[in-house]
Amino acid sequence: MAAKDGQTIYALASAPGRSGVAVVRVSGPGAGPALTALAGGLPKPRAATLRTLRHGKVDIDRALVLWFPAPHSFTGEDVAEFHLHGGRAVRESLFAALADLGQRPAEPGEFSRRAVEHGRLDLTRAEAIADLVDAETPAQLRQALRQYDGALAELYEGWRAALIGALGRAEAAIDFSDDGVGEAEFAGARAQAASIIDALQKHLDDARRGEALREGFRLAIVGAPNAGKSSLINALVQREAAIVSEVPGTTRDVIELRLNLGGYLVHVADTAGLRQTSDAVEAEGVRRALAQAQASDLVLLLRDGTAPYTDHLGVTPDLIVWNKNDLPGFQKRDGLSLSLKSGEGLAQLIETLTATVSERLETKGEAPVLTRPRHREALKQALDCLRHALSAPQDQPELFAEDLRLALRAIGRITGRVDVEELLDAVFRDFCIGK
Ligand SMILES: Nc1nc2c(ncn2[C@@H]2O[C@H](COP(=O)(O)OP(=O)(O)O)[C@@H](O)[C@H]2O)c(=O)[nH]1
Ligand SMILES: [Mg+2]
Repeated sequence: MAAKDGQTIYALASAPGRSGVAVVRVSGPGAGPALTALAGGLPKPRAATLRTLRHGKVDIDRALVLWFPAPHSFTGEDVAEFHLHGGRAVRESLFAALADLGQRPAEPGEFSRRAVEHGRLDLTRAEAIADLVDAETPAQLRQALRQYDGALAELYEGWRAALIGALGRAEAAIDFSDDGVGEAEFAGARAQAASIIDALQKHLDDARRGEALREGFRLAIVGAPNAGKSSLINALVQREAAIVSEVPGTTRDVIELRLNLGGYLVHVADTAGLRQTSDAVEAEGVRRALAQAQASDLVLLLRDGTAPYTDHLGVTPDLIVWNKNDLPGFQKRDGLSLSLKSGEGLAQLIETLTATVSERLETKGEAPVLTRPRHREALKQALDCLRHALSAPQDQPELFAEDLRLALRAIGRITGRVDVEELLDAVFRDFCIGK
């Protein structure tokens, strides 16, 4: 089986640079001929075999080669793998040989793409591979593995199957519109759609748990100028990342840093101090600070406990922390207080933040969670279509059916199984004609 363009592609599958072993993967109709030419023949399928690699008169390496004939390979095409010594010259000579044999370098994601095209992977599993490679924390790894095992695909395919069932009943209602059977079928289809709406809604109302785990939880530190925001971010990341200064308005842009809190990836943002200002650059900083707060999962408002009340320009914080409790003018108030100068209270703040993040990101129960905005968009569309479907009048099941088809297509886009719908459409169209 070959990709649409019939070309054979190759790429380094391991990290670039020097290493003990480097893996080069080849996929397409030229994989077998390349093995034959370079390794002196095809090895036994799926068995690591030591061979001398040579192209014409040029020695390349003594390496392990593997042969995965289609369709039992990652891409579903003929695949060859070369486990080379991980040096630049070795790699480059193999690449030169493969190019000489008429192959081309793969584009980013092209192996996974071919796997999807050949039905070896659905889109959610392909995305899970990217997440597995990117996972930095154990929690991200767990979520990616779960998705790779098909948890999301099963959930979404399950909803699709239920929708196909409801659509079938709606079609029956259209076909038997003149008798009582039609009414009963339509009522049944509506009930099914309503229960899928509930399930979708529950899945969408997850406070971005899975997405925040995958992409990193976004924490914004906001507050008036000089409250100590830059001091706080430096204390959190334990280095001088942001400029700390007694000059108010020093931080102009949003500075984002990565932080590991209790095993969760957190992007913490230092922002410009919130105040009315006539300075154009500072005003832009304030605008960005407000936007950052909007887009964050948690907004920490840092306040100077020695300063009079100031307006925070409409920001609604999740957590208020009072700073500078080392100073005599500090007023004790409810909530956390600390001194970023002496470090007193910092440990407790970190503890509170860690607890909040893990509370927000922990997957509760067994149901798999949404992991990507792409899925969220498609599910929202499906939900809209289903809600609209329920508004179809009793005597117009065909309107209901049309919305269901749109919902099906939206969910199908998540796993990449849209073509099945087209088939289904055709099947049902024939039904109607036959009547
Ligand atoms: N005494 C005291 N000074 C602090 C404390 N935290 C920050 N500062 C000082 O307050 C000023 C403003 O701090 P900075 O972190 O730049 O505040 P930002 O404008 O909110 O980013 C600097 O001179 C800091 O050294 C604290 O807990 N106690
Ligand atoms: Mg600052």
